[in-house]
Order: sequence, then structure tokens, then C-alpha cells
Amino acid sequence: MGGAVIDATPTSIKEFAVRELGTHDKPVLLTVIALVLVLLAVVTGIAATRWRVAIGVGTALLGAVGAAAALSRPAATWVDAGPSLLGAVVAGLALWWLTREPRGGATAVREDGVDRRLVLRLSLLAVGATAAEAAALTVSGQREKAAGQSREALRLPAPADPAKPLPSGIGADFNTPDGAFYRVDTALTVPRIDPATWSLRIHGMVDRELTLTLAELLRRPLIERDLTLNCVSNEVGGPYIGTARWLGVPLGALLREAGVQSGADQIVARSVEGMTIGTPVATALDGRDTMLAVGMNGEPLPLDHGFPVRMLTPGLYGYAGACKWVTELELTTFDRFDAYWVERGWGTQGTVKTASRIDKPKPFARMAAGSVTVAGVAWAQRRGIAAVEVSVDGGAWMPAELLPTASIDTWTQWRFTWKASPGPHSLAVRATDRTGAVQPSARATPFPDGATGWHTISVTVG
Ligand SMILES: Nc1nc2c(c(=O)[nH]1)N[C@H]1C(S)=C(S)[C@@H](COP(=O)(O)O)O[C@H]1N2
Ligand SMILES: [Mo]
Repeated sequence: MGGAVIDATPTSIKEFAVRELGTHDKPVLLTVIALVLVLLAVVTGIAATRWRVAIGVGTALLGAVGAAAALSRPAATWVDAGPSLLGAVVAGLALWWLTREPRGGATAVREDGVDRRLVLRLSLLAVGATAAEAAALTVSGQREKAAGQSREALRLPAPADPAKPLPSGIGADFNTPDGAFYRVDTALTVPRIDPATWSLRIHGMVDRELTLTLAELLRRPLIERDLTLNCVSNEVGGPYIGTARWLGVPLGALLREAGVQSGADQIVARSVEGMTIGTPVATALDGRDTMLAVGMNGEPLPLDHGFPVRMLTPGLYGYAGACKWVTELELTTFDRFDAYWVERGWGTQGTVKTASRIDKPKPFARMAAGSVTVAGVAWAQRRGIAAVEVSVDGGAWMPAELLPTASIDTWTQWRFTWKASPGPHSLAVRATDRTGAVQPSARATPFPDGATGWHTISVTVG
């Protein structure tokens, strides 16, 4: 149900949910769906005490909606309709049993007005439901454990081409700490993939179709790179950006082996749960470090971030180049196929826009007058950051100090020493990339191809 609601939600409402609820959007969605279902079940139950036909109609309708939602999922097979249909049958039988007239008209109502037969039936149903739930939890718990264990058991080879050591003087939090890396996806349950049965198929407009197991993929020379990944849904100043040290197989070599046919301009990456992400073919062949990543910060990919294999494309937002839990790459054209987000109106190319963010001080912070360190990050993957400037109260732009960074594909940390005078102040930041382009001031919403505008915060001194 949740997945079907997400896919059917208009982009404007999705944007609103991401903005207002952040990563709570999924729990909120599931809670609302549960409340609506409980309400419909209550209505069915009350109606069933008056009209017996409501038992059949109510449970059949709820079951049909559930089954239809399950079958609408991209990776659905007819088996997926089973739980909803089974649930409807069990609900119908339970409701019928609960509302059955006592045989022979004998009444079991106690003197205090409680129907003993009803209490007994409800208790039996509760026991049955609890047992069924316990069984379901055991099965899903075992699957989860198995996925976690196979991740821990996976040994990643050393990179043939390791990342350069981070330059001295780099900020302490240059790499995003474990567990703090943002997560954005439509998966309501994280896919649990058995690495032993995982495979990747490269097909479509290629001369030779390729199918690789994980073991075969890991036998290829691996590269290791520090890369910054960010989400197109990030608002100006928003949190959906992180930098990690990734290990993976360069995609360009695999595509050359498969032989990309002329005219193919789109790679459609498909994940096990049915996501499709369209990436321009050129970004895999122009020499950048586009990869099928298997490792993140020295370990196999976390389950949340795409275990066992995900794509990463430097310079593209995640929705256009970073398919998690990938299992298929189809070479095709942008004319012929719209990937998931493009179908919903987002841009096809997904090129990261130059942007910058103030991390210190926090918005609405109070601080003492005098020397105040203003600091943050700026990013323009593939172009690199040439300068960052700070403006106080809309005044002249003053250069910030840039800390050393790993490459043009990672963010650049910056700091600025501000002689703060008492009173309310606004602080703004803007970046210039290495092509000389200054980050534009015009505000644009994240939809359809990424937010623009200067991050500006208000603080109080004294
Ligand atoms: N399978 C799958 N891959 C996906 C997505 C998704 O919904 N499903 N979301 C994309 C988006 S919009 C972003 S920004 C990145 C986020 O990657 P992360 O969760 O590892 O930070 O994953 C991309 N890959
Ligand atoms: Mo994203």
C-alpha cells in the first residue's frame, strides 16, 4: 500500500513531505495508512452487526485494494496478491464467526450485560493473530539476519587503484561519519539481497550481453575514490549530502566490453525492488569515476545504501546516477524510456548545481561579540570549487578560506573569521566553481532539476 501511495502521489505533495517530514516521511505515511485501514475495519465491523452482507462486501473491498496495490509494484508477481487475499478471507471468516447468532437462540449474556461467547471468540482470535504475527516476524527476522551475516562475511579485495591519502589540513568531518550519511529512497523495507545469488545483467543496445555474479565482479580491478553524493530534493542549506570513500568497479570498462551500440544515450539501471534510474551513457565513458560500488568507508555497502552493489556517478544527483540494489543495466535511449523520476517530471540529465552551505553557526544561534568562526561546505562535483565568499547583512562579498579537499568530485570545506558586532545579523554564502561560474542568487525549488539560491541564516550577537 505504502509503495503504491508513494508512486501515485503527485510530485508537489512528495516534495512537501520530504521538506516538512524529512526521513520521517515513511513512518508518517505508514501510520496514516494504518489509521485509515483501522477506521475502514471499524466501519465494516459496525455495519456487519446490522447487515451480514457488509462482511463480504467490506472484507472483499479491503482485500482487493491491498491485492491491487501489491500487484502494482514494479517487481510484483501474482504471489504478492496472496497476503491481502488471505487476510480478507481470514477477516471475513472472523467477522462472520464473531457476529453469528447463537444456535437455538440460547442467550449467553451475563447478568452484567457482557456476551461471554463474544469474549471467548475475541480471545481465541487474539491468540491466533498473535501466533500468526510471531511466525511472520520470525521468518522476516531470519531473512534480515541472513542478509546481515552475508554482508559481514563478504571480504572485499584491495583496490588496484587506491584513493589518494586525504591532504593534510583537511577538516575532521570531511568524510561523513558512519550512520550519519543521508538516506533517500522509495523502499519502505530495505531490500535484503543474498550476495551468493545476486547478478548483474548488462543488455539492450550492446553487441555482447554480459551477466556477472558478485564473485566475477569482484575479480575485476577495483578503484577507490572519495566522492560526494547529494540529492536533487535537497533544499538550499539542506542535509541530503554526504562524502564517503567508495570502492567499486569502473563502469566504463564493463560497457566497453559489452560494446555500446551507436545511438544509445541512456543507461537504465534497475534495482531488485523495481526502481529505474536513467544515467547518460556519456558519464560512464568520459573518464570520470562512474562505478558499480561495492564498498563504503572500508566496508561492504550498508544494506540501506545499496548492498551488495550500487551505481555512483560523480557530478550527478543521486536520482540520476546512483541506483542502489542494482541488478540490471539496460542500454537504451532517452527518447525510448522514461525512468522513475523522469516519468514524474524531473530532469533527464541530473547534473549537480554549484552550491554552498553554512554549517556553523546554526540558524538563530546567539553568540558573543568578537571573533566568530563561520564555516561550512561548498560543492560542484566535476567542476570543483574555486572560491567561497561570505556576505554579512547583505554587504560586500568577502573571501572565505578554503580547506584542502580530495578532488573536484568532493565538497570543499571553508571557513571565515567574522568580527561580529552586537545586534541581529544575517550571514549569506556563495561559491564559484572552477569554470568561473558564480552560484546564482535566484531561488529555485528542488523540482525539477535542483534548488538554487544563497544559503542565508539569521543570528544574534551579544
Ligand atoms: N533502488 C533505489 N536507488 C536509489 C533511490 C531509490 O529510491 N531506489 N534513490 C536515489 C536517490 S533520489 C538518491 S539521492 C540516492 C541516495 O543514496 P543514499 O540513500 O545512499 O544516500 O539514491 C538513489 N538511488
Ligand atoms: Mo535524491
